[in-house]
Order: sequence, then C-alpha cells, then structure tokens
Amino acid sequence: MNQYCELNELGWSDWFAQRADCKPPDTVARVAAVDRDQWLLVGQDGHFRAKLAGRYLHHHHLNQELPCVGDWVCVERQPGDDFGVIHALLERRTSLRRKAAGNVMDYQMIAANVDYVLIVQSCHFDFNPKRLERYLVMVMEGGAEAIILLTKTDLVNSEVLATQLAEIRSIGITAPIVPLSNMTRDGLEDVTRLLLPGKTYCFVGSSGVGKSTLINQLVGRDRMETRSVSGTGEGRHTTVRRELIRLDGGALVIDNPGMREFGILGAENGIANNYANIIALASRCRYQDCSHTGEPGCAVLAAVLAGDISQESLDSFHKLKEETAFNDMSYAEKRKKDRDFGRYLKSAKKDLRDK
Ligand SMILES: Nc1nc2c(ncn2[C@@H]2O[C@H](COP(=O)(O)OP(=O)(O)OP(=O)(O)O)[C@@H](O)[C@H]2O)c(=O)[nH]1
Ligand SMILES: [Mg+2]
Ligand SMILES: [Zn+2]
Repeated sequence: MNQYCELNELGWSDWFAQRADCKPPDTVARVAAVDRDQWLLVGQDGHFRAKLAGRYLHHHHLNQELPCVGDWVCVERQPGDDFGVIHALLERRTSLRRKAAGNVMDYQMIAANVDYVLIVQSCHFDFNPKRLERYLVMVMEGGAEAIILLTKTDLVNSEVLATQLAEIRSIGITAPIVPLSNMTRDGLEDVTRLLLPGKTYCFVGSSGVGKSTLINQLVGRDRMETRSVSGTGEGRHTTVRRELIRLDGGALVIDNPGMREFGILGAENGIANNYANIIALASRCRYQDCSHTGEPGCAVLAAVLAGDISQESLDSFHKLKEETAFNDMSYAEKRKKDRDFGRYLKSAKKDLRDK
C-alpha cells in the first residue's frame, strides 16, 4: 500500500466521519490484518503495528467486539513507541460474520466495512448452489452486496458452465455472476471492471477455489500465498490470515482463508479471539474474583486442561492484565462488571430459547 494515503483512499467516507468520535492525540486508522495479539493498521502515514488498550479489552468480552480486518479504530501513537494503542472501535457500516461455536450470542468476524463480498466457487468439484445460498444470506445479513465468481472455467466445458449458471438462476439467486479462469485469464477483465477505487471487496469461498490466485492476478504479482496442486487443480488450504491490500486501481481487497462450513469456529482466530473467550469463560468461574491461577472451580483453567484454549494464550492474557489499567479497578467495580456480564449471558441465552 502506498506510504501516504488519504483516508478516503483507504475506504473512509462521510458515513464514518459523521459517527467517529476520535479526539486528538488519537487518530483514525484501518485494520489491515490481525496477527495474534497485534493489529496491523494503515492510516494516513502508512502501516504501523498496534495493541489493544487494556481498558478496551476489559470492557469488551465478545469476539465481535474486537477489531477485525476492515475495521476503523481510534489509535494513539506516541513518537518512539513501537506500538500504537487502540482505544476504540468505530461503528461498522457492514459486517461479515458467522456464529461462533460455544458462545450462543457471539459471532466470529470475518471482515468489517466491506462494500462487496465476492463469493468464490469453482465450477469444478466445488460447485454447490445450496452453499452459495448460505453465503448470500450471510452477506445480506451483514449489509454488504454480493457478487458470485465461478472460477476454473478452463476445467469444464461450456455446456456444464451454462447448466450451472441456469441452476443458480433457477433457485432465485439474482446476484451478478462472473465466470472466470485464472489459467486462461478468461473473465478477468470482467472482475477488474467490478473493482471501484476506495471500495472494499472481501473474497470468501472454500479452500482451493482460487481466491488468492485471482488476487495475485489483480495485483499483477504474487502478493498472496498459494500452493501448487494435484493434477485435478484442487488446492490445499493455504491462506492463513486475512489481509487488506490496495490494488493499483484503488480498490481495497481482503483475501480470506478457505472456509469450511458456517457456524464452525475455525482455528485461525488466534489469540485476539482467545482473550474474548477467556473473559467469557471467567464469568463461569466459581469465584467472581478468580485470578485463573489455581483456584478451585476455575472455568478458564478447566478449558486449558480440556485443550479448548492454549496455555500460551492464558499466559499472554495474564501478562496483559498485569500491564494494564485492569488492575486499577476496584474489587467492587470488577464484581459489578462480572455480574452485569453474567446477566447479559443469561438473558441472551433465554432470548435464544424463546425463539
Ligand atoms: N485450473 C485452474 N486452476 C486454478 C484456477 N484458479 C486457481 N487454480 C489453482 O488452484 C489452487 C488453489 O488456488 P488458491 O488461489 O491457493 O486457492 P484459495 O481459494 O486461495 O485457497 P485457500 O487459501 O486455501 O482458501 C492453486 O494451485 C491454483 O493454481 C483456475 O481458474 N483454473
Ligand atoms: Mg488463499
Ligand atoms: Zn478462573
């Protein structure tokens, strides 16, 4: 991405400006990637790394409350510091998310503030209109527009392709469909034409359908990792992180790891989401002021033993807690927070049961 960018070149718009409450010394920046407990941000001065303010982590318990790729945040950067400090997450215009496992009211964020979701399916092996429909529902629920890309047209004949297009239309799907081949480059100009400067595009779809290969073609060089394949052209899972990049034409694109089915919480979440899990689990510890270091009835340690969260993420959670304003809170404040959260959990579970 260019070193110096106007914010609107990064996807900023009046919509955000009207809602942002970001006072100096904080500035706004966009999340380009999330690596474990670090956020790679991009702002007017280019890329830089940031961490979440301890206070932020203490007040936000859910996966969906943590900044994800595409989000806008308020961040403070002091000269000489290695990391900026994220103080707030700006309201999301759209969100692409799916149900998180285990926690009834939480969602796993895929990306935020996406204008168009490019649902990628291969017409060879991967083609499945029912799955397409589920993706479309997810996109619509999140408020973005959907475009369907059918890849690997070089591997089927034109009748097969025509039948597939007809099948998609026959179940009432009206979203634009672009058939393409990354091998012959057929249809690539059609994709390029869809990509508008300052708009954000998120690529989703099963592993091996050619998302990263396509993005590399659009970038004009190997920016995304892909893996070589077997004779059938079906790939292995390769992309492991989401990343927002800016194409020369000005469009912002987000690659994604291949998704298995919805509702399954992937292992790709990293520590950022584990913090949220740990805090959520803590509400089930026997003692409300449990330190998760050996008290009886500790739900967090039980989860570590069960292998649901790693010792490593618990260690880094403890370290973070020590470093932060969390400890400045009075015992009473902490108890109240935990009670409120417990009540919230209960009512959310009840809402679901009543449905
Ligand atoms: N024949 C053919 N092969 C393709 C096409 N597009 C991609 N491939 C191959 O399919 C394999 C997988 O492509 P990727 O781009 O890594 O797939 P992906 O969707 O990014 O996969 P994940 O990162 O695992 O989600 C690679 O070996 C590509 O060379 C295509 O249009 N035709
Ligand atoms: Mg990939
Ligand atoms: Zn505990």
